Amino acid sequence: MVKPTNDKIVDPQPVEIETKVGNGGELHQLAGNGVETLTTQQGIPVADDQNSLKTGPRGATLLEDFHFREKIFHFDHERIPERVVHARGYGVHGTFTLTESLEEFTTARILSEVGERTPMFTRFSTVVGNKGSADLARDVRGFACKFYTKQGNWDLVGNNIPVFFIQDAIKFPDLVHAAKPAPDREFPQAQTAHDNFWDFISLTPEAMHMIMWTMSDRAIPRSYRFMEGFGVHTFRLINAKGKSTFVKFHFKPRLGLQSVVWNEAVKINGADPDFHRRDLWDAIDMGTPPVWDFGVQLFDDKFAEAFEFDVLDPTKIIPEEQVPVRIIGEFVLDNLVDNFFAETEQVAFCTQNVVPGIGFSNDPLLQGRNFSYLDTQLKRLGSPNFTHIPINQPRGCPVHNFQQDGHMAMRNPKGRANYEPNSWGGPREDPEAGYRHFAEPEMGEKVRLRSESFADHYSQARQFFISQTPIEQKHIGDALVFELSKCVRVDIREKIVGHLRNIDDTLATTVATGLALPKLPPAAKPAVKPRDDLAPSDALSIVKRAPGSFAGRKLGILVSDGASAALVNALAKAIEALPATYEVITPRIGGVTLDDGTLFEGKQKLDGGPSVLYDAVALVLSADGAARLARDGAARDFVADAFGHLKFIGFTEEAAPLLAKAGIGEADRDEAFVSLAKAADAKAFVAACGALRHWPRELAVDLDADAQQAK
Ligand code: HDE
Repeated sequence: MVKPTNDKIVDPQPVEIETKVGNGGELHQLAGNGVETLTTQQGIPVADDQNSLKTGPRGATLLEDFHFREKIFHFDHERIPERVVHARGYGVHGTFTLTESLEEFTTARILSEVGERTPMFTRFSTVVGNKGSADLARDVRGFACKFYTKQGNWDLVGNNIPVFFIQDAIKFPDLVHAAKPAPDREFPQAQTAHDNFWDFISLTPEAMHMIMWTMSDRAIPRSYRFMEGFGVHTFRLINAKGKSTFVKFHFKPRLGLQSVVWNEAVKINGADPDFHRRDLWDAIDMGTPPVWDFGVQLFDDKFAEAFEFDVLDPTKIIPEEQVPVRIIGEFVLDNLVDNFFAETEQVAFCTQNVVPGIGFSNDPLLQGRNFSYLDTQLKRLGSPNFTHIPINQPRGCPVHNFQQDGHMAMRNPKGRANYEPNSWGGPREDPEAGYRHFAEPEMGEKVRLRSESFADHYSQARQFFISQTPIEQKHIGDALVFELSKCVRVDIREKIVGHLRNIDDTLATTVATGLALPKLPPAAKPAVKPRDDLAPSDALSIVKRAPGSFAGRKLGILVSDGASAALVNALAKAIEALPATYEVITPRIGGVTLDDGTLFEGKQKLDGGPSVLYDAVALVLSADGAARLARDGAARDFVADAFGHLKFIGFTEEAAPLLAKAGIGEADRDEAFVSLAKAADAKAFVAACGALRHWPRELAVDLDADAQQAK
């Protein structure tokens, strides 16, 4: 019998523990026999960690109790300020390996020495929610990477969306204030579906391209493992001759892209608010770590001048069809942290951390970020010595300088000299190997101006929209209607539709109809006439590039007493072969007795394992089991949600009464229903699941689809 996969239990080493009854009557462990002695921070052994020092058993607590005071003092200071954005995140370690040299373009060793393996740390995050918010918020995902290169730390602090809301860093506090909970009521949390956000957007047309992305399925990813990553800005590579080439960085997941549907996202947040971090933990813990291809788009000044838009404008992409993404390496994220606080919470990414051979462009957002990240680390970590914390220390090279002292200094210089130059010895600058900034000629008046080349806010938004499949376009329309429906002010809804009219009139009409606006609002006045001649780019669609495989995904197998052992085993085998994972859901956590008499353990009790946690489901039920489950609300939801969320459903004929009670008659069983009559059917079912979702079903089950088809 195959066991559910992620059920590894490490046997605790048996330790003989002496016990004594404390004053309060409780039992507690004492040191000895291999158990370490508990100490204070000063190393003083602790005799009693259960009771504070008092004047008699019922007396007042004494200030003299240094152990108690130290313990509470430390506890009181356990928290550091959460990140002002990207507070909710999850970090893991990995390794980057270069497969193609860019020596012609850069002196960066990480990008020029083929086979070079560079340790890295990646932190994924949502942007808007606080540290305790749920993973499936509709939001951009942070994809921040710290590469510990032999020439120092390189931080590429990217997102899973290649453009941004604003063009100038001076607007960032306004954007974030508008998106975060309103200052008077402190809600809504981790959402953009509210007046303040859309008010700001309606007055900031440069955001419209990004809005197309955040209203698309990209903003509700199935898992961090199925996301692309982008450096967003145009950076520079600088070669040994000092020549610069522009570059945009891309990460492409080997498992392909995948997202959830909105109703599913809402339910996942309730069922498992840690869905994304748990997914990443499980994948690495089970030995199937995610891998990304690392790519670059390289282009020169000539291309930059000829390109339709300004390459310094972070609200624009360069379509892959125009400048292909050249894959030059890969990274695997295969190592979990030992301690969340020490690593994930204290990691300090700074966009200004670049290594020789990599430089900045004049993108005004990037220039602003180069100030912000250093500044924010001082606030969060409390000392300019945040680089002494192990997760932030360079690992591939030594650190030598005369910066000294400050709070919590861990790396303290020895010797007499703490200035440079000096005649005592110590580190010296190196004009050859040292970092040299690209000698970009700069001239001009000091002005507060936005370049006219940044003025087109709609053309690429349109290009994104027309690059999507019809179902993805529908989702963008649905998301806009949902979000704007949460805005109380009708004028804000209307203004947004006015912007959409400059992007795509069908989309504008869909949203106006969805919001029941009495008439289509006038188009917003664009700064420059939007273009409608940009060709669609398939690279922008998730569905067009579907992986066609269930590898890396998770099957939920609902099993009842008396179900076929052969079938359960065959499903497990087919899934493991991909490799993918499965979880068995049973009515009771203790498991079920299968038809061959074996007791089969469940991973989830039915009401703790709703189908939203799985990519596809199999109902392996006996007639009696199905009849009993048909009475159960959680079982009916399990099936109805899997159906509503367009999942592949494998089922034994005996499961029919449960399907019927969930509102799924025989006529509703489309191609994504796969009969599991015998063990041999398992393989075909798992192969069918490779389509991931049965999109045509959405048109049959969704009211919004009716509205759109009626048009
Ligand atoms: Fe950030 N951003 N950002 N950002 N950002 C932060 O730095 C900021 C922007 C991004 O996992 C903060 O350490 C400004 C774009 C990620 O620790 C802060 C501007 C992109 C993370 C900050 C931007 C990002 C942050 C908060 C406009 C995609 C999480 C905590 C000029 C390319 C990093 C911190 C992690 C975090 C400032 C815009 C990505 C306040 C001023 C564009 C992935 O410094």
